Amino acid sequence: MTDKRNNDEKDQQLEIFRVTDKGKDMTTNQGVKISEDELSLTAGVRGPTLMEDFHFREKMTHFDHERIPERVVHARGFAAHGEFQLYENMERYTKAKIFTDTSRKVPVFVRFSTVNGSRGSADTARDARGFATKFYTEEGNYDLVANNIPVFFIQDGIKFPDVVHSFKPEPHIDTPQASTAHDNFWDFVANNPENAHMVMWIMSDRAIPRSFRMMEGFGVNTFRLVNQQGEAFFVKFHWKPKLGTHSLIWEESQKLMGVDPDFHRHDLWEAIERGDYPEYELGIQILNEEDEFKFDFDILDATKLWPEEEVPVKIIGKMTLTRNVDNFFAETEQVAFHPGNVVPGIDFTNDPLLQARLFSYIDTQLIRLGGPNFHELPINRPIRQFYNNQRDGYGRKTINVGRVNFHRNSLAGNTPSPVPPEEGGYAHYEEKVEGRKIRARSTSFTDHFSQATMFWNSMSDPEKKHIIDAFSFELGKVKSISVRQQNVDLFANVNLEMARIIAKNIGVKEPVSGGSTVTKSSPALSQLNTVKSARTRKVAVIITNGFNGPFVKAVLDSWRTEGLVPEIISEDLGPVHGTNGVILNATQNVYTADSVLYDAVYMVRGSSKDMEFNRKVAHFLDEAFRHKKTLGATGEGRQWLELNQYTNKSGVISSDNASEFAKQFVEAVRQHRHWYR
Ligand code: HDE
Repeated sequence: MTDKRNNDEKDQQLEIFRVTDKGKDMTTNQGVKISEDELSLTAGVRGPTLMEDFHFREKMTHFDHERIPERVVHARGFAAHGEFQLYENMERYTKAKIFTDTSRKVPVFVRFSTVNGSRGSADTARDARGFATKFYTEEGNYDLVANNIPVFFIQDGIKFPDVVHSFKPEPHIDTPQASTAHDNFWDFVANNPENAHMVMWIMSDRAIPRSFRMMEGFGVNTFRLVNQQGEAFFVKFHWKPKLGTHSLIWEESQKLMGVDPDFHRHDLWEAIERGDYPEYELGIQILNEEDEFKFDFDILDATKLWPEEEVPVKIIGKMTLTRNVDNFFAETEQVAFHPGNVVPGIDFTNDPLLQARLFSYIDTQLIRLGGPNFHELPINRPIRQFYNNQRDGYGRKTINVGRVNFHRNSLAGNTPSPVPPEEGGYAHYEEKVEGRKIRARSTSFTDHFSQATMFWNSMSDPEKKHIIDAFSFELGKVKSISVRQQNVDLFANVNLEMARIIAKNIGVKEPVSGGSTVTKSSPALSQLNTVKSARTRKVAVIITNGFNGPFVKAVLDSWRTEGLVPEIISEDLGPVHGTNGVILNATQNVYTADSVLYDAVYMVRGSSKDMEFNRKVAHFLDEAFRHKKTLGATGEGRQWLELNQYTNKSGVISSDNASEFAKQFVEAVRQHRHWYR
């Protein structure tokens, strides 16, 4: 267990609200000691319950009101505390202390989420992931409410209810849960071509991450940075995971939804408890104001990214997640993010999607958190005290002392008083705007396919195959032939060959026209070019009594120093005995473990008597092999590789030398998957 306390300013504030019930007398919410908690007050031992039983009424009433509405989107989430450390002073671009003061560690709270599914849905559904960070800065809260995909479905926020309605379960039957594989979504896609780029990402491996710890984050919208001199810059925000960006395979994702629907939250929780603190570097892409029109896309269009090769990502700091929450509801569920929570030096642009977001988040939180005082909830409170003339409302906790509750007063010397910008008061960037009131979009927003093709061009062969497979799965589930046809015709504009293969797979006419002349690619978009690391990867060690004790111990010790996480799987839970008195503790058996839960398998020894165990092991190895994972075997385990003809394939390791084997295995795990075997 890690030290649960960060002891930073935010943590000290949360400490005021923490309560430990253990070892305490039971009381009502009024603090009255309770003498009986299992029997209601009744008229006689077989009689009716009495109204005056205040304890029963209080307990039941509270229970009846325990639920709050789930988030309309991003309902299923998981969060952790941590800290942000700036590497370099960015005062050339912004006056925000969080980006200029390298001496302070800023407390953060990060919530990861899926978008589509309800609160109880499975973690590994094909979907974008939310990646929302609240920085508790000395100048107030700053929220970077990001996704793991750098673009979005739509250009104008007024269409958000439409796209969300289309991907949620169909309203007449309320299925499918947490899946876009249905007619409504694909009808929306076909008839709203602006989403072509985002849909390419959703069909790619990015939508089935291996871990929250192995995901990029993107602010998506274009924001502004403003420096002390009042100069402004356009900015896009990026999070880059130190472990690289890695994904599952679709079949694994599907199986995990049953084997461990909580796969991602378990992964994050366990990594933090082990002390393998997830790390992400913060990057910014900066554009000078005069470069606004330099690109072949509109920089305010959220369906476009700024290719990293054209606008480099400057790494400016690092976030480390160091502590799990104490209470899911109080923290993860009640946290309220808002892209409009900014501090001086960070500002907005006219990105029409961002403008709509600035309205929506507070609005939705008013109903979800029951009134205007959710900023007072412990997890949402800024670390600096707030002072203003806002008063009252449901759940008000602050006791404002004094009579004055209005601005321009003499009774309190006209305080609390506004602060001039030179002294830290927020002043909006004075962008010049003029124009007619009009419902129309600039023509610079009309190219919906070039970047979708660039994304396709940037993919490696296995990634391209996964995209085709995903389209074929999703559109294959669509019942309307017309909707299927419309989609292949639409995506023919991205890549004709891709659309033809999909058309064949889903039984509609191959498109004849379309195709793209775009040859551009962005290598940064392929996950084959990401950081590779074996650290924190989980290895299934399949082993039974009688194994070569010193050999296996040497292998496992060496892996642990490399940061691998081996888990012992045997016939029964408990001790497994090897030669030379080596004992390992099996925490899993073939009933509880499944190959999709691991990154790699080490086959040490099957069973001499339990044939069912061996059959399950064979299946375990077969799946791991098909899912392109690293397989290793030593001693008697090697015959399992030979039997199934796995030997001499890439990512299959066996050796009689323990340190050689351990080394080669780590190198193979580092590759994440062996796509070309
Ligand atoms: Fe959100 N979004 N969004 N969104 N969003 C919400 O706010 C909305 C968009 C994102 O862990 C809601 O408190 C509109 C892009 C995250 O609590 C809601 C539009 C990006 C989270 C809302 C967008 C996001 C939300 C639902 C288009 C990536 C979860 C509950 C104009 C940059 C935060 C809530 C958490 C949540 C509105 C588009 C990220 C309804 C109107 C683009 C990570 O207010």
